[in-house]
Amino acid sequence: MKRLIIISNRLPITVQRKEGQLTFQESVGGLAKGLASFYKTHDSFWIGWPGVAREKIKRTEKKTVIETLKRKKCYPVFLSQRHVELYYNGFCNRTIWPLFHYFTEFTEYSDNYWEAYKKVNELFAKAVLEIANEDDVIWIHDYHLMLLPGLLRKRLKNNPMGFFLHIPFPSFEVFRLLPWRNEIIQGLLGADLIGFHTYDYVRHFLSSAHRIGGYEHSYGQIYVDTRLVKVDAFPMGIDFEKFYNSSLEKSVQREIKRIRNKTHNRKIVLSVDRLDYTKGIIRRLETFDYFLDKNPAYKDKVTLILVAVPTRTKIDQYRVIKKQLEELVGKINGKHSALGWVPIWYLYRSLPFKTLAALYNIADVCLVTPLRDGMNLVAKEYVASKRDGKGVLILSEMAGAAKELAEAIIVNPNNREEITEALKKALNMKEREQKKRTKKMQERIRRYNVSRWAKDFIEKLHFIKETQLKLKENRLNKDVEERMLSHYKRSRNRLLLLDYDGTLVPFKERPELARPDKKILNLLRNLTEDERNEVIIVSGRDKHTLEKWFFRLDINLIAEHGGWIKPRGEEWKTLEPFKTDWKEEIRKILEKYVDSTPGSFIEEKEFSLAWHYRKVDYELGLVRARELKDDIFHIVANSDIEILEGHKVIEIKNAGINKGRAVLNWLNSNSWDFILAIGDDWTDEDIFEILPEEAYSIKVGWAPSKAKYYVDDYREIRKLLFEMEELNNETP
Ligand code: ADQ
Repeated sequence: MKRLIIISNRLPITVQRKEGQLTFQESVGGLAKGLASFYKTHDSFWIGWPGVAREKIKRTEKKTVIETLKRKKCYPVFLSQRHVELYYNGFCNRTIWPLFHYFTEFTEYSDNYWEAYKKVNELFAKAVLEIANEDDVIWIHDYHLMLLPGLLRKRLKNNPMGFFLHIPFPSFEVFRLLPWRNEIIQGLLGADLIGFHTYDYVRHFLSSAHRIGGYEHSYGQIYVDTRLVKVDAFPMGIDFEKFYNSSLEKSVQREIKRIRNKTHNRKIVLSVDRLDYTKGIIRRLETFDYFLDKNPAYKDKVTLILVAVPTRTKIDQYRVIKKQLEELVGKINGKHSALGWVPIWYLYRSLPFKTLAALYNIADVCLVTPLRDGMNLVAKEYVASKRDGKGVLILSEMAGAAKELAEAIIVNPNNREEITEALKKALNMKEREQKKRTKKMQERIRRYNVSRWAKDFIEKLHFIKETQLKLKENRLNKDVEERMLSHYKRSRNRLLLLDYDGTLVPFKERPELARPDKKILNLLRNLTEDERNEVIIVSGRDKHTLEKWFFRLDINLIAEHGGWIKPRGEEWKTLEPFKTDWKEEIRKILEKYVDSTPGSFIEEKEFSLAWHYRKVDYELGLVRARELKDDIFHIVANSDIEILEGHKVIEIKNAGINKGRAVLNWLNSNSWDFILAIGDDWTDEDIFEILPEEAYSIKVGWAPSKAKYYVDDYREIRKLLFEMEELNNETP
């Protein structure tokens, strides 16, 4: 296996200065903990900031730091105090973090922060380039390094490069607020694979990439120039066995006993988070207060253990929330405490694993109610720790984890009544029910654990890389082109099958603007005038339009995807009489869609009806097209009517009509010694499919195709045809 280079803002090892001495400790936080077990067991290297400002390390110590980290397979990026302030506390945690969690009121837009962010991403790029080899696999993590893929791509052209975002990707309406949105999108698109926790975030990203950068996607695949980029969801998992087996450890058992001695037989509700405003801790406490007000019977029967890990303490909002929290805990405890019972135990610290695991083990209920959370690993860790299956998870629908943990009691974190009810339900849930739910969730978390998650991501990355290479191999290159042209030159009987829109002219939003220009008309004329050539325009357009555009040329025309055929010098004809009595019913449906989809329109042809949505808002168009297909599908089922999906068009036509069938006669009518077919959408696949082995077929644009070669766009086709035209002039 190739070497894996993981890059994240923080290394899994944090360097600190304590009482004058440098110490090396494992880092806290979802990413560091989650990936640590994976990277230790692989041939990998981790690049990141060791957590201490450059100024705090003496020159003489720097070497020791590097050496010590190297033994732990880490490579440090040293950041100055100023960078930490402007990049980390600034752009990362005062701009991106609040914005991506929908806290727009906390978001600060500062050019200084942005400049520092760019600079630090460059420092990371420099560090990667110092150690990366040509075939290393590169995996970049999180919102601190969103420019890094773009920066690295300029230098590492071929390395497989993945990016994973651990926080939500917000909807376009929120993302667009960022003044540097375009740079962020471009930066991310340097990666070959971009991963998110949930499909919602994938959708949001694709929508922003389209609206901001104009990138269209097909099933999560985007073409960035000539490079294929995949965007997909990979819900991050945890080290399941570690939590599942925790209750078997002696140290954990001792902790359980110690805590039990203090909580007696009371029910335990657990709350564990970094002390972050996104986690909804204040609202959670207010709700607990409300719960006790409304349900006094639970007083003295329930204890809330509230664990908050100190985090980002240099940032105002975090200081404020800490103060608010402490005041609130004091207020609630003052209000409800009784002799021998305090409703809330508040711990403001990072806990060793044995204590955290003990708390997960004994908690009857885990209350996880973030206002927004990319995934939330605490929820998964709690469920995993329940070896006996007893315990209830209450989980916010705003956490990515809610998509996988459907057996939890899912709540809206802003809904006090709902959470109060959920608490009651959880505290009274029958053991059998608890076990049933927990086991279901455990099955899922066990299967898709953190190693599977990482493996899955890396495998997908390799797959994309392979697909890119395959595509490259099929690209029409100089050699093939020369071979094709020399074959053309030698041949005496040539058949040229040319699609029109997107192949000879660019695909236009307004179809009427795609009429042939002088250059293309001259080109076609010269090609058709050579008596060795038989040229056919094979289009989906109606016959009147083709007639109007090409009537001066001695050319063969196929209209309506094969519904109408006009051999040169002859009149239009059909291959067989096709029925059209289905059109009325279908037209009515299409009209409904035109009414509810601004920008869409119907094109009526003799044997087909087409609903175009090229002018429609991108996402609405995709949704409506899917709905329309579903609607029509059940009407046309078991009939000889067919739904055809072209480039931004849904066409309904007789099943017997297709471009392949229409050109079949020509194919068989002569012993051609040169055949070339070119097309850009999947209606052209019917031609590619029936061509003899020795024929040349070219797909315009990248997508899976039966064509032998592909080119990027119509300009390359024109160039090729011009070269053929030149050859006509050369030879007598
Ligand atoms: P976080 O916001 O840090 O992660 P989370 O996913 O819950 O949130 O991870 C927290 C981690 O810290 C857990 O592994 C937990 O065990 C640990 N932890 C919490 N409290 C602790 C304590 N008191 N002592 C010791 N350890 C403690 C970010 C995103 C999340 C996303 C993760 C991973 O914000 O949405 O799930 O990355 O992608």
